[in-house]
Amino acid sequence: MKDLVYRTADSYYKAKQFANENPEAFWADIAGNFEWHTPWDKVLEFDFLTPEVKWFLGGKLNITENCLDRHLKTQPNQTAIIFEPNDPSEAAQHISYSELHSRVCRAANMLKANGAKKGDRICIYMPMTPELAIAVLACARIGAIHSVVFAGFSATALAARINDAECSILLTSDGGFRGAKVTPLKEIADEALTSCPSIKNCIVLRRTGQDISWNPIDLWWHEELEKVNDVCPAEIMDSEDPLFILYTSGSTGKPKGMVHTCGGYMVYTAYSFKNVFQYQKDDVYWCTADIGWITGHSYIIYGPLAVGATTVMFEGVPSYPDYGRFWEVCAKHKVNQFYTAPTAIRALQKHPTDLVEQHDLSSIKVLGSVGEPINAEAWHWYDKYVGKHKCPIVDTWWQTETGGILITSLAGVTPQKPTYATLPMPGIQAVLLDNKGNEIEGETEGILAIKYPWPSIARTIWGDHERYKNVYFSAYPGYYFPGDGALRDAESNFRITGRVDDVVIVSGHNLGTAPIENALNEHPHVVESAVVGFPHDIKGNALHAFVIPSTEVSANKLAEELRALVAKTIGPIAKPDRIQVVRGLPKTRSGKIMRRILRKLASGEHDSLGDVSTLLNPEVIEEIKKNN
Ligand code: 7RM
Repeated sequence: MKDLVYRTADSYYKAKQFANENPEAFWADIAGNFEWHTPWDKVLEFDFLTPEVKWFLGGKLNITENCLDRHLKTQPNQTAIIFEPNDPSEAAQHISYSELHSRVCRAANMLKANGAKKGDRICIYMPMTPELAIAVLACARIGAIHSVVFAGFSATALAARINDAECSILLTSDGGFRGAKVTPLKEIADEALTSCPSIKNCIVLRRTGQDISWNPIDLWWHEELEKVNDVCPAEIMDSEDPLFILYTSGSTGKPKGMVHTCGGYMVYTAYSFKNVFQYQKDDVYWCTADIGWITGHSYIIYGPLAVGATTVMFEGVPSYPDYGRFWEVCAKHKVNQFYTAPTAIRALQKHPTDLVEQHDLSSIKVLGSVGEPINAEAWHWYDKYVGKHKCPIVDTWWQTETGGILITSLAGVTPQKPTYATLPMPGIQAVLLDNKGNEIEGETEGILAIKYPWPSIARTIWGDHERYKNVYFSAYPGYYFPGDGALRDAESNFRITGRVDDVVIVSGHNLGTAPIENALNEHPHVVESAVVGFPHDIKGNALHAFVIPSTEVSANKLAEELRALVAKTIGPIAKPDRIQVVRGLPKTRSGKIMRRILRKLASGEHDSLGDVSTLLNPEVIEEIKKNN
């Protein structure tokens, strides 16, 4: 497949059929678009029961040669990264492919000079500056495994991640700018490092210039760079060597260190990036995620750079200096593809529309959504005010574990449908299962599962392959189980309905909480809801519903109406025992409800919530505690 991309529906459907019939030939063809030191001798080896997945076996490569060196031959002066600082009065930076190459090589030499070598784990706890992307690529250059920890995480969360992977170096900065706030990253890192014996060096980028304390293991980034040059041959990696670890929260408190490997991850992120966003040469693409999340890894850094794109890195937040900032940046850099999360859209939607309308958004061709199901209201607002009804919206379903987008439309190439992620990418075999694990056909609702591997599937959980097996491959043997439910329409479009791992057994009945939440959300005065189980003397478990009302309501009257609604839509067995009206639900920063915390709150375990500092809105916890 030349140029990686389908530009027509016809070529897309043909590719899909070919991929289903000849998956190995399909992926080998795509992998042929990259630079390999040694070609692979086997495309795929897998067993979903063990589980084991290996792609492009025997292939040798370095992902940074594909993201950097090869573009030097064709477009050295093309902008690789546009850095837009938090403060609009600070100048944006345009970093060309040749400059990025040189800075990555120099940073790689800095790491080597400080003892880093292939296979070592390096923790990166940095704000959204170009040096963060450079740090990631510098690790990849020398074959060190990066573990980026989101710069909003606490010392406890950081220490747990450093210790789990036994990182030897920490890369951080004095502080980070985020809206009107300055985060004391070095101070948080210092606190974390009091309990991280594996860290030998801490290299500190100067970003804010604030006062920081200094320890014997600390080194200044800029001083270390001066000691080295920018010539750094890429470490030759095996396809299956780990590229990075990225932690994602699990249903128990301990985060899971998902391990991604070099060959398959490169192939899939580049392929999906180009197809989903229909990126064309000289386009300016902006994904607003933080590099601390998988979206930032795959679709700010690796996917875009692998295809020679221009990718925007934004240090700030959507609300600073005002709620028009996203649109100001789109206009300023003439952004062509814009990719954000429903939670951001919903926040922006609450503000006057002239904050959007006063900016020239005519450059935008494609809009994207990721992180959670996009509700109809947000979808239509995005379509109308940002896309002016002219831009396709790609609703991209995927996970940290999948490495890249699996279900989505291709912008302008395949049909879109509001609130539907639509179709699996060519090469992705998605199915729906019933509770017993049988595949179900046609227009129906069920458990989403993938029945054939794709190149960027996570290979294991760092240090805990058993947990990897239990979480993703045990409930439905022979399938990858992502933990989401979905419904499928007559045209085979998927609509992701929410997590299905939240099943509560009430009086012996297995009840999924997602359908109950959907029923509650049907009520005209309910904005959002979350349902969890709590121990009950007679029923074993009972249901506790947390609901956010849209207006001042009588809690008793609302509860009564909601019980009736659930009884009618699902059945009396699903009626929540308790309905608690709340002002907010505890959420991750990508907008996902933290049910683990709600379960504890509902069970009265107020003192064992674990680390809540990673939440977007820890303040809602106190309110919930007070009233339950
Ligand atoms: C990329 C990312 C993964 C979970 C996933 C879903 C939910 C993500 C969508 C979505 C409906 C979408 N990785 N999710 N995208 N649900 N529609 N387009 O978010 O590991 O942080 O989360 O997010 O539940 O399993 S993640």
